[in-house]
Amino acid sequence: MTFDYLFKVIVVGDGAVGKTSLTRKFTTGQFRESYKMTIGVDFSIKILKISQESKSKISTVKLQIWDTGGQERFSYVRPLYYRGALGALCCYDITNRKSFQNLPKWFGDIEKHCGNIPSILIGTKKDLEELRVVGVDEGQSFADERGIPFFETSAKDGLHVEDTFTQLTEQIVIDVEALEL
Ligand code: G3D
Ligand code: MG
Repeated sequence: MTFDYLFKVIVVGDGAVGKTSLTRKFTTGQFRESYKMTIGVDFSIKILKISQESKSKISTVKLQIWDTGGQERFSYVRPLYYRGALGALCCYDITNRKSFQNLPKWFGDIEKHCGNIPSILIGTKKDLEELRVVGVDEGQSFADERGIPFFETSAKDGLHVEDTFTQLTEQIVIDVEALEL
């Protein structure tokens, strides 16, 4: 299949926030199908059609999504993981405050290795509303401070899974085409 762009994007956040689940839901449509626990780095591919109304054209983008597991333990792979990434999904779990408190560390890592790339803040496990400890307003104000989009997602029922990847990809297309001018 031919495509206009090949973009590498990364999914970061604490262990068990749901990075692999989010990525699998997006690339395969499945939740909790058996898959290997992510060790080191792993990537999935998905082809996306991005329409740009302003230019009335559609771009085909091959998205290479890098998902990491136990990255804290495998610090030697970290630079490899970040290298060449053009966008990032930074995830915390709405049922786990520690994962929210660790966000500055993840954004710091992105900035250190990738500079100022398009990023989206994601609060995962939206379906576990009864276990929520991080308010929507907290996620929203964290995102507002950084001037980035914010979504609460559920890999279980699919809520906003497509939207996050699509919006990130759209932003990368805009940035890349601005550079090409
Ligand atoms: P990680 O890749 O960030 O380490 P995983 O996280 O995708 O492996 O998910 C960690 C656990 O959270 C898994 O549960 C997974 O099923 C669960 N999970 C991920 N996303 C969601 C979600 O949107 N809703 C719900 N309810 N659970 C989610 P297990 O029990 O397999 O460890
Ligand atoms: Mg994982």
